[in-house]
Amino acid sequence: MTINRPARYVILSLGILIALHFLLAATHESYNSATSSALGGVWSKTTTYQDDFAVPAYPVLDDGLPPPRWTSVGGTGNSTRANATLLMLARNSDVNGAVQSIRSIEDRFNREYRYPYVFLNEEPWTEEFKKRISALTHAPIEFGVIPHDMWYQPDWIDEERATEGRKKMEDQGIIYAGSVSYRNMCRFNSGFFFKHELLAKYKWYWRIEPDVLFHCTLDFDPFVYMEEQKKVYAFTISLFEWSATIPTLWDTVKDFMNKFPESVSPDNAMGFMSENGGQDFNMCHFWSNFEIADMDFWRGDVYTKFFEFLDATGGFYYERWGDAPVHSIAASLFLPKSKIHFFNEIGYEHPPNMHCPQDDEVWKRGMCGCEQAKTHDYGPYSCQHQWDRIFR
Ligand SMILES: Nc1nc2c(ncn2[C@@H]2O[C@H](COP(=O)(O)OP(=O)(O)OP(=O)(O)O)[C@@H](O)[C@H]2O)c(=O)[nH]1
Ligand SMILES: *[C@@H]1O[C@H](CO)[C@@H](O)[C@H](O)[C@H]1NC(C)=O
Ligand SMILES: *[C@@H]1O[C@H](CO)[C@@H](O)[C@H](O)[C@H]1NC(C)=O
Ligand SMILES: [Mg+2]
Repeated sequence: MTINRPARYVILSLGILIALHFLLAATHESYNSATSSALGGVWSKTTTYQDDFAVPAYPVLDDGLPPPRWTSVGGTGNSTRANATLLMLARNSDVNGAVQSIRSIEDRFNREYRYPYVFLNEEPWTEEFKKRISALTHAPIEFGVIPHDMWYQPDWIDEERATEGRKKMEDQGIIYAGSVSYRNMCRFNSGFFFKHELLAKYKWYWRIEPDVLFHCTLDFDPFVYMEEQKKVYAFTISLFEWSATIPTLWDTVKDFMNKFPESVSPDNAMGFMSENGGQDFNMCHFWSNFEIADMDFWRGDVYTKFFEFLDATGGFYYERWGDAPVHSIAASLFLPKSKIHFFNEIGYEHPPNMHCPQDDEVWKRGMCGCEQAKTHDYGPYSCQHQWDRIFR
């Protein structure tokens, strides 16, 4: 076959153009995102990213697999990105653990989605911390400082009584018994983080702590799932609280329910938390170092009133009330149980506990790296049975 000279030039220059496109696409992200939609995804194998909220929630994964299980309401495959952030509270000294956690969530989820991060600390962030974290992601990051009044022990707390409470707990050998900063943290996570100015612009958050691991790749966007399924609060691990840390919490909750019975949802999850219809707390709660939830629930009237009621007793300081039981009790009582979600697909480890999907199909699809036999789910300290039973 002979090709005339002009045609040869056309083919040659087309070839150069194609080669140039791939070279630029491989080396320049902005070039790639500017052109790959115009090129219709035929040549470009890479995922495109955009920063505004009006983009499909699902990255175009050109891997020949079926679309994610939950695509959108009605299964059209089109959805919008959630109004969401990945949130970490940490100290500067937590930097290595924070790096581990961000590497893990980027690897298993956020590299594809680029949800923005918010980091909060009651002290100014060091340049070192900001540098080490910023190196790990292309997502936007904000480093915020917590206002004094959201963090520190309020003046109206009786310090003598608080000291006495801490001593008593230390004698019982309870972890963090003597720590005031741990109490500040629990109170902040219970009643204040969602009021921080950097979080005001978001509805959803995924709480991430230093030193955690995500063990499975997510082939769906859990925020969009929450939104579409009308969920409010999601967990991966449930367990028993150490009762000595919350001696009077349940009585205070019962006082609240008596005073504001209209706050309690008719179809609540009390059966998860009590063996006798609410008389006693069985200590079951969601482990709040992992949470995906709707901050508008915490910002709402019922939770605001609830937190203020609890806080006024001083229990965060006289005892050692954790944000885990506080959040769990509120979600379980003030929401219909259908609005609380167990994220089986999210393999998650906060030592010493791990959730690893038991179902082989889920485990394989998530390319999970965790050992299924070590999952917390139905182990001796788990409350998964108490969770399951309320749906039977
Ligand atoms: N800025 C700041 N963050 C804190 C402080 N104490 C705890 N945190 C953070 O609050 C979260 C919970 O604290 P942890 O020390 O992990 O408490 P925990 O999960 O109950 O216990 P561990 O088993 O030790 O992880 C983590 O994100 C910590 O980085 C503090 O004094 N200042
Ligand atoms: C979904 O998005 C695709 C590509 O953006 C579009 O062609 C299709 O019409 C959309 N479907 C619906 C139901 O909106
Ligand atoms: C995101 O959610 C917050 C809180 O509900 C809201 O104030 C804000 O307007 C939302 N932003 C967008 C873009 O919808
Ligand atoms: Mg922790």
